Amino acid sequence: MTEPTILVLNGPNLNLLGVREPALYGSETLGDVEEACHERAGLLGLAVDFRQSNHEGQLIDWIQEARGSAAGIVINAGAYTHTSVAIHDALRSADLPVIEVHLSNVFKREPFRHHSYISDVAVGVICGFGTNSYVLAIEGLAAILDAAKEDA
Ligand code: CA2
Repeated sequence: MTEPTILVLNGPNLNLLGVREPALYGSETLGDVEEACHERAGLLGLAVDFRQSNHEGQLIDWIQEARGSAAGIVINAGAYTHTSVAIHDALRSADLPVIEVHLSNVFKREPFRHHSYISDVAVGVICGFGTNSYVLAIEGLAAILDAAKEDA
């Protein structure tokens, strides 16, 4: 039997992780984050499909495709978190458990980062733990999927 797949989506500029602004976002690259996600998901019996795009429409296409193929979504939508009604709508209609993640504690930052269009369509939000936010999100999603299996 193939393992359930978690779609891990990354929005604009996250390809620069570890390359620019290490004081703010740390020195690990997005490749390092991907490796950590695969490692933890593997231990939990899950597969990871890890993607990044700087384009809102591309992220929406991937969210639409996830319906029926993925077991859940972990998303760091980057700055689109604070602007995108379109990503909110796509996540709402995906009918999958969604965990919102952020590297930084957005509530310690500028007021425009305090509102998210994703939080109200997510099961939970993890922010402020650096690249470990993603690993924590995978653990949270694994627990949700396990509980759903027990209920079935
Ligand atoms: O803390 C997070 O994970 C954010 O989603 C990161 C976004 C920011 O707009 C959100 O408010 C919070 C920015 C992603 C940009 O990532 C960079 C990484 C390294 C260098 C430059 C940008």
